[in-house]
Amino acid sequence: MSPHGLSLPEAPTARKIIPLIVGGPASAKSGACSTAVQGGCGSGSSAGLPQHIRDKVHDHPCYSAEAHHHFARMHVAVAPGCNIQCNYCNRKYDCANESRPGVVSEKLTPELAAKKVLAVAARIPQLSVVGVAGPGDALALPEKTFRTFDLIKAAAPDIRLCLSTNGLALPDHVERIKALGVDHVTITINMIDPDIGAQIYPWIFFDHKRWRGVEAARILHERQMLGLEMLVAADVLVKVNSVMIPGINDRHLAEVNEAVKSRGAFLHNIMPLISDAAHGTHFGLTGQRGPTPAELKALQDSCEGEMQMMRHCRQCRADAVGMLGEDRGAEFTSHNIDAIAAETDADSMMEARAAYRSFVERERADQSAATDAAKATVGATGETRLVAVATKGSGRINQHFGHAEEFQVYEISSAGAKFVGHRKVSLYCQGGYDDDEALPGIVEALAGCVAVFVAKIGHCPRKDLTAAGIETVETYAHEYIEASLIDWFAKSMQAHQVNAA
Ligand code: CLF
Ligand code: SF4
Repeated sequence: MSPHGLSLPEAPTARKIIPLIVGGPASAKSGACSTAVQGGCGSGSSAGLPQHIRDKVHDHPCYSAEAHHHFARMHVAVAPGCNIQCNYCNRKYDCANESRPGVVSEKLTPELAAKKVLAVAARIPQLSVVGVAGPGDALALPEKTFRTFDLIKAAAPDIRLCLSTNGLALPDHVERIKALGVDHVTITINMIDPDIGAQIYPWIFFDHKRWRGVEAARILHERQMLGLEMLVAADVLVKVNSVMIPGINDRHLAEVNEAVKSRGAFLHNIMPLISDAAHGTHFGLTGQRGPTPAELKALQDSCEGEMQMMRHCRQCRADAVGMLGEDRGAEFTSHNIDAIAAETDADSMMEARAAYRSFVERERADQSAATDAAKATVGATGETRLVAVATKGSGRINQHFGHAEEFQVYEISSAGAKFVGHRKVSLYCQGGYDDDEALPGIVEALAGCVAVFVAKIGHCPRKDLTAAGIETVETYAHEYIEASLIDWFAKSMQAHQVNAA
């Protein structure tokens, strides 16, 4: 425990990463500038970015893949109205087990939202950012959103403010966004061609009038581009979210990427369409499919160049609370936030967050040194390996196979270990017993991975994974993810060379 009573992850007792030379001296390795190659933030470390940008993304779990191992976000559902209709959205649908944008269990007033932020901050010192991301559009009825930000800023000034919008009303509010100190804005941009837009948006409401078809999409497109340019000019960091809809905009998203990159967007997050008839959305009811993980990765790879690509998005609910990939929203309801907030001393909570951040700084420096040391052991090779990792956070391999509800997927090469996505799975361990029926689905979800790194795994799943050609690796339990994967890769390459000789 830390002096402030926080539960902090334990450092490993002894480093297991052992330098190993494969294929030549370190000076000959191709991974010397891997951080820059991997993308400075959305997909890797923030090294190489200008200092003022690094400061903005350093503890934002969405804008920095590295930060998402350590910091939590919460959304406050204060924006129920929307000014457009997307064919993938049905905000009437509300299921606590559902995880997708536009869905909430409880809508909040700005006053309740500010109390909830204090309550969450009291229980989750990892909290670094509060966002308004619906359940409608944050700027369709902007006063609620801005009043909420005002109250949070006064109550917890060290917490970042974040906003997500479809962009239609954005140009009217850039000045206010800037004045409030909202440093991060997400615009969902699915097209730059109105003919394609007409297949995604049946209507918009703009300038006191409902617009339909291509004309509606044209207005939306123009407002999105204008809003993006205005935010960039105001020095606000912009992330663009795009929903990948096979057969509609999948080929077009490369053009969207070019368009937003040329206008100064910082990060592009291409997300898969979530489509299920049970959700009652147009796309769900008409059988529109979402992309496969391989299709998504191929598109993300093709767009990765000078622009950062986000690959760790979890498509959060509009009232999500906690680390990305977990949702602790059910712990904080309008019935108990008053009580939690009342017993909270805002100043000591701010101190607790500061103590947690100092701890994370030390961890990140140690992790970075371990990664560099491991990289120095890998020689030049054109080989790559896709592997899966069970983690509870903190950048460590610290979860039992049976407790994982998702696996993080990394691509390892001589350039390093790059986070490329996550695969959701059904829980194998159900408390007192193992759910063997879940195993085939888990094995299927890990398709393409040659190894899975876990803190521990039982005999049965190990046997099934081995039969499917997936190696199970427990050797690096509780070690840092990236350094461990690189070390394992170096050893695999060495074994490969020995076998080939
Ligand atoms: Fe929320 Fe969005 Fe801010 Fe993050 S989410 S408003 S930028 S604090 Fe993050 Fe969630 Fe993906 Fe959004 S994982 S859905 S990208
Ligand atoms: Fe739903 Fe958001 Fe689209 Fe509005 S902008 S229809 S809330 S997904």
